[in-house]
Amino acid sequence: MPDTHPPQPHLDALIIGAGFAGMYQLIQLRDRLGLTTRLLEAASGVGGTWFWNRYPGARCDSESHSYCYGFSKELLEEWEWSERYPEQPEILRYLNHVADRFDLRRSISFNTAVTACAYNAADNRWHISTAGGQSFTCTWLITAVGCLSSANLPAIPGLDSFKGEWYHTGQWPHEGVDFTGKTVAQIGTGSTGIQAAPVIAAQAAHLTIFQRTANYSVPAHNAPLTRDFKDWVKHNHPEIRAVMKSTPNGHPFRIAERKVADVSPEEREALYEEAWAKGGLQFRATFQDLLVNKAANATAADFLKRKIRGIVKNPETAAVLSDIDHPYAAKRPPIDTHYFDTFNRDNVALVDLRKAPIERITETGIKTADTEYQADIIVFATGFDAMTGPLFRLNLTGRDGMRLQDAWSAGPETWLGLAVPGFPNLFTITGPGSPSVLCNMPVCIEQHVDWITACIDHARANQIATIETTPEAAIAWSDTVDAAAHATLLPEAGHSWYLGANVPGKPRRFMPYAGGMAQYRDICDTVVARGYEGFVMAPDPAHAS
Ligand code: NA7
Repeated sequence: MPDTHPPQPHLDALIIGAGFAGMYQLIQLRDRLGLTTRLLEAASGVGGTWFWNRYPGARCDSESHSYCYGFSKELLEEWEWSERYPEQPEILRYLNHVADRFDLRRSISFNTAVTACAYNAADNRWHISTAGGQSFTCTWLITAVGCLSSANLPAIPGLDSFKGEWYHTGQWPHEGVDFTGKTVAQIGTGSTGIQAAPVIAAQAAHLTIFQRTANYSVPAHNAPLTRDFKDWVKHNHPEIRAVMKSTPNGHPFRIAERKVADVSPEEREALYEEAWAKGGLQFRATFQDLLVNKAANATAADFLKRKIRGIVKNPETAAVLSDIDHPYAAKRPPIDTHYFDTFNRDNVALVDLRKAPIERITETGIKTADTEYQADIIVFATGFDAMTGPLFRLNLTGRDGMRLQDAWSAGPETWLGLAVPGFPNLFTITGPGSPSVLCNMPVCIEQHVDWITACIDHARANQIATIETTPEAAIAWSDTVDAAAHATLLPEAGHSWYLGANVPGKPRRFMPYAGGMAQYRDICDTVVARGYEGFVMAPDPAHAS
């Protein structure tokens, strides 16, 4: 039999994932450092999250003028977004434009799912295997697999017996789903479910929404961008970028300096009304203590619950929707387009799973503890095995055959979210312990990629063969991540995916770094200034004196 997969030449660097992170990493390593670099991507195109999440209403919650790369002045100036919040097809167009503009496709292998990555100390190389039977070796391995790319399909008994169609929002068919005339069941009311429900309801004959945990949501007030705004963006990139760099979440707006207690109840109400009218994630920025002071947060929570009760006409439905058990923004706060109004439609019903949980899926629908609901289509808007899930799928093994799953059996341990002890020359863009999901993603990604690129450049300039973080550094960083989370109200939402609580059996550990992007950037810079503190760098024996 001829060998259909001849061995590939050894690579300086191999990147996994062609989303925002992998594409920029490719530009930096291939074009800036001149490394032999290949990018492996499971999908048939670029886009990462935006390749897979094609569900109805899929849209980014970051404002479009900030949800893009900042590294290229020309790219910033030539691209024009059409709406305040970019819709999935437009983001995908943007990322395809980037791939073409920087001639990235020639270095990307599409339809190439990585099945294993093993570090071999004998040759100090990573050995990569793919589902198609290819193998690669590289010196530097960079994962750019995203934080929310491993779909969480709950193990509800009976799904196999369901005679209708079912879809997970994160693996949506490219040809779309026609809901016309269909009875639809949607499980999940996180950011995704809240975006999808109004769009599905407008098309389907009937939509039943199964809610386990009630959620806050603030209107996005999405709209086409005016010519004036587009021109303002075009001429003010440096100023906009400076704001994004200075704020904890990397968004293009500052957090107010006032605290809730600084203003009278009447002023507070007026400020919340103003923020509600403005819409979007900026609501969180109305006061600086909303995420750290329970009493302050309660005023926002109370305002938002009153809004729900004001919008939703059926008092029973309104009561279930506004019975929210966690502080505002302790879980990722959704923003929406007519989500709560959707419950005023005749063809929409809400099921409270707290009262009667789902027991099983039947041939014709969903059976809860007290009722059976018919459905032609079930939509699982049930989220992701966040942050660790995408890394575990790569079957990474480090020194002495240590599996990442075993190294992290009690929860992820990283240095800065970028490196893992026992896994030399591996960098994890937006890994657990990074600010990532608490930040406007491209801002965080660009910082990580720049940092990794500089680190690899440093290694090459100094004949360093192996860069590896230490268990002590990782333990210390876990403590820092933990302390940063506990300085906020974020851990109060005990069921959030930030804690891994949405996946049965997953260890509970607050995964993202909540100290803010600006502070994180300073920490990373200090690590470099101190000679890559927390890393052990071993010389290349060929150059050792
Ligand atoms: P999320 O935010 O994890 O939301 C998932 C939703 O699905 C949430 O309402 C869950 O309820 C619900 N869910 C999950 N499993 C079940 C089961 N077994 N039964 C009933 N309901 C269930 O995911 P999204 O996709 O909405 O958003 C992910 C991120 O993408 C978002 O935060 C943004 O950063 C972008 P629960 O709250 O766990 O009770």
